[in-house]
Amino acid sequence: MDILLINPPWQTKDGNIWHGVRSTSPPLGLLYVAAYAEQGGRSIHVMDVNAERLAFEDIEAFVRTHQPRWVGLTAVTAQITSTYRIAGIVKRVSPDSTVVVGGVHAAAMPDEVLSNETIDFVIRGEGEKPFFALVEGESPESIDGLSYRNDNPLQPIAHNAMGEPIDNLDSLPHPAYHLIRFDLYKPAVGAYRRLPAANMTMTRGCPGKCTFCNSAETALRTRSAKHIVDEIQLLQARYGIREVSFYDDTFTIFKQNVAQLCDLIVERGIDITWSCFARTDCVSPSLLTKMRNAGCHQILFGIESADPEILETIRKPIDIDLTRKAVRMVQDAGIAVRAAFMFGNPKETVQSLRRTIDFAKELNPDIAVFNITTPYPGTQMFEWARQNGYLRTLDWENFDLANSVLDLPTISVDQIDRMYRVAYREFYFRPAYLLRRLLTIRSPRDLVANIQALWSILFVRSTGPRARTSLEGPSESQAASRSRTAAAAEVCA
Ligand code: B12
Ligand code: SF4
Repeated sequence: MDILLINPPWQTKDGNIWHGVRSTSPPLGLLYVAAYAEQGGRSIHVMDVNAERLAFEDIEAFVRTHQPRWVGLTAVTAQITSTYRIAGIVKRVSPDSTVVVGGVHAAAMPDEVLSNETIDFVIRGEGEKPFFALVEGESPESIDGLSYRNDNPLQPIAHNAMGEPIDNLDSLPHPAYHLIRFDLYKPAVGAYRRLPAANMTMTRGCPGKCTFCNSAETALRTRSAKHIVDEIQLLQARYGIREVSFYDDTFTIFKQNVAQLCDLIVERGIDITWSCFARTDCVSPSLLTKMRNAGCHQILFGIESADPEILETIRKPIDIDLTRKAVRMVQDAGIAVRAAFMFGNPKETVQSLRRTIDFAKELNPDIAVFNITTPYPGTQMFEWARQNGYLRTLDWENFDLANSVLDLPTISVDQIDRMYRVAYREFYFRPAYLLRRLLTIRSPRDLVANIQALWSILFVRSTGPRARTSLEGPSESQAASRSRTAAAAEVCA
């Protein structure tokens, strides 16, 4: 076998609400990397451990039999522990395989990842070009974005400069969707209307500055509306796709482009339902009407907090009145709102959380998601927490948005935990809300999914980290790998 790309399982502690919801979506990053390498003549197999419900023994048997020349793994922080385990298995049963790790965690922590001897290379940032260069045999020193161990005792891990962001996204081949089985995937309950569903992105990067986010201040680029619509039609013709989840950080950031996309969907008579992520300061009534007419049924807003001082501190200072208006505007356009809130931000108090819960109920979105604030490596919040001694653990399995990994001076872990449970119960167990949910149920499958979701909510709890581990020093390349160009924040105005 030439190249095996693996999406490792996402491991979390008990209490993560998303365990009950059991959603999976195709590993888009790997599919982009695969498509680029295939275009260059390489042959690829993709293994998605969660979606295929594989055990570590299955991975071992597969790798032993096929002896892949290259193994690529993708990792967000919650996947890195299983990434290490799989890399260990690969080297044990197929010692000649070269193991490459990419994805946001590897980009933020290349020194940590390469301190694991079973991993040969880390690719930071967009992986298409560097991965292809590597498998084609270019020398590691010449490949942008590559980190690797070398013989220099003064600098045992080399970090090449970051590559330029890919400007013309239309020049990339469509993701290698033929390498996965769409029937294995299902977005989170309440996030989709029809199956089979695919996930896509129109843009890459975000000009926002939010301190908790790995996408902050990354170079913003977009594909053309035509390229997107062609991809939707390709997905429909080959795989019967009826739903698309747009996973752009802020889908509506280039309003003209989104308007064009909607016009094209309507002009070509495409029957597709879709959802996207946006900011409450990035929508307008005319755009929303177009989106609704083109099949958009849900928008996710990261609202985060009802406290202006906290919003200022986390550098997402959106006026809460504007958020009120945006939520109404979206619902008036006939699109559902999924609203996400963060519990345990810097300066958080029990009172600020109380206000956030009340605000969530007042906004009355169709779905509310409450997450525990998690300072991911590579973000400003991680640096702030590390420098102030607020990190309780570096056990990455706790970094799943359901665990308090921060020790804040203004609120205790127990208080956050209690308010987190209160939030879910107060929001979801309102009679008017339950009735509204019941009215959305259209099939026995919907009913089962809703029962599963409510069951998870009933037993939701956050699980504080069990042990304090030693805190390592910062990665030298972290700042460089974190953020590049800040595109103008006014794009959205
Ligand atoms: C859509 C999305 C989801 C979706 C779908 C995930 C999926 N199947 O891909 C859902 C909602 C399910 C989700 C869940 C979670 N997500 Co999420 N998600 C995103 C989002 C918005 C877009 C991801 C995406 O598709 N990007 C587009 C692709 C093309 O980019 P990419 O994956 O980064 O891949 C490129 C490079 O990284 C690199 N690359 C990636 N892998 C590899 C592998 C190799 C071998 C190579 C060479 C290169 C390479 O090349 C790719 C192409 O250029 C990102 C933010 C962002 N902009 O990336 C957050 C983000 C990745 N998610 C995040 C988090 C925290 C989570 C959760 C842990 C949240 C939770 N509920 O607990 C889970 C973890 C799920 C998991 N995979 O284990 C964080 C990760 C932070 C971190 N350090 O871990 C991010 C960065 C958002 C943030 N807060 O900043 N997520
Ligand atoms: S606007 Fe959204 S994607 Fe952009 S930096 Fe803020 S949280 Fe991240």
